[in-house]
Amino acid sequence: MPAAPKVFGIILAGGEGKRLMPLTADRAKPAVPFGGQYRLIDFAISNLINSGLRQLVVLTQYKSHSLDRHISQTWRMSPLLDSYVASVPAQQRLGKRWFSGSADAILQSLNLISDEKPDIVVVIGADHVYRMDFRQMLDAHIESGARATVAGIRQPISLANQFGVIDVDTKDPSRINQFLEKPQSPTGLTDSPGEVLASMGNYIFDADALIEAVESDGELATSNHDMGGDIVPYFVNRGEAGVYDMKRNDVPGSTDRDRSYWRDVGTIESFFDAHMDLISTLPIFNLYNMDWPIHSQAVNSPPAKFVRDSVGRIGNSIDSIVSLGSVLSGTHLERSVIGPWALAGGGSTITDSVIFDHVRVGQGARIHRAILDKNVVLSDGATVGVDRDRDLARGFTVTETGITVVGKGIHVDG
Ligand code: ADQ
Repeated sequence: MPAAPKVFGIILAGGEGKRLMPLTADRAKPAVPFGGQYRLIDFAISNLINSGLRQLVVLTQYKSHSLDRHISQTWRMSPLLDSYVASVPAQQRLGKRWFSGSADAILQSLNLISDEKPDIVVVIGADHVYRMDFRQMLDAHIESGARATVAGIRQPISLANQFGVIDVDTKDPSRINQFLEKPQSPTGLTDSPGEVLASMGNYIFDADALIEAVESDGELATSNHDMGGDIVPYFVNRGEAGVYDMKRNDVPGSTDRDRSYWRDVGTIESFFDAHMDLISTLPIFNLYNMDWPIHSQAVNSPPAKFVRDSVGRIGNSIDSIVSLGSVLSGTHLERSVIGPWALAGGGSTITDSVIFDHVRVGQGARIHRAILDKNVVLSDGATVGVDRDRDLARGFTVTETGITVVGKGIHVDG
């Protein structure tokens, strides 16, 4: 490995995100708005950019239009400096088929790697909220001599069936002894039986090793062509897989509270909970760490405004984030995240909720424990999240814990 290896980044952004429906009815999961002014993919790209990577491709497939637009509008970089974040759609480069899995997405995009000739390839997912300094993982990868390194983080054992579970070699803690993708009966960690070491879906490969692995996987008729299910086990079986424990990652400006924060926001419940993590006084995830900024599209709009309504009623806002361009008139707002260009009328109440951009809330309307997608309109006096049966009868999604989700552009009458 050269003293200053050339590193290329691949962001996998082609998954459907079925469990986030209806928020993914019309957009790829990495393009789902998050935290008011961000899209989910901004966390992955910001982490790579802040780690000094400058040649990044985003592999897209499913409903990629708004994702493409967001990447081209937000992440323009200078070709003169050989810096780019390029969105690359599925192109049927290897016959008449779309990507059949995340490893096939890489196999069909090997031309991007051969164009750049990197020494190392970083491959990460696009749907997690976290901060991570990939330079530290790169150093660990090079030091260990592994050909593939998987980032791991402790998660409750009850969630093990959603993740790849890593069993670390007892003799060499930098190596993976066994890797089980989404196991039904996992074994807990020796020092903490209620937890497993979960794969974060972030990998570092020696470039030649990754090429070999996806090419040989492509020839296997029995493979699902999945990074977690097939490629990681390929390296583990050859004794070439290393593990990087996220607890070693120390991001500049992080606090003891948010140092190892990582949320897979794959479900409505976890998406909602991750928003609630942003808004407490001492947030579990601190958006205001400017030593490791999370970048997003610059919204060209006026500041948020809080005013009385037309008959002089006064509102109040606490434990909330309100994005640019929003106007709240005599609104009671509590424990909520409001996206850009939202309008809320006099006497309206918004509590424990996530509101996307361009939502209009009529006078006296009431929203509780709800997620309202872009362009939703509540007429005067309308309610969402107050009466579960009524929400279901109106065709809204209501989760087991009672979070109501109203899809894009729906008009809700009183
Ligand atoms: P999952 O998230 O279930 O588990 P997957 O659905 O393959 O795996 O998604 C991983 C990433 O690849 C996502 O960013 C997704 O958008 C993208 N992706 C999926 N299919 C794709 C395709 N056909 N083309 C391009 N991109 C695609 C994975 C690992 C687990 C690990 C969890 C962590 O398999 O081992 O624990 O991530 O969340």
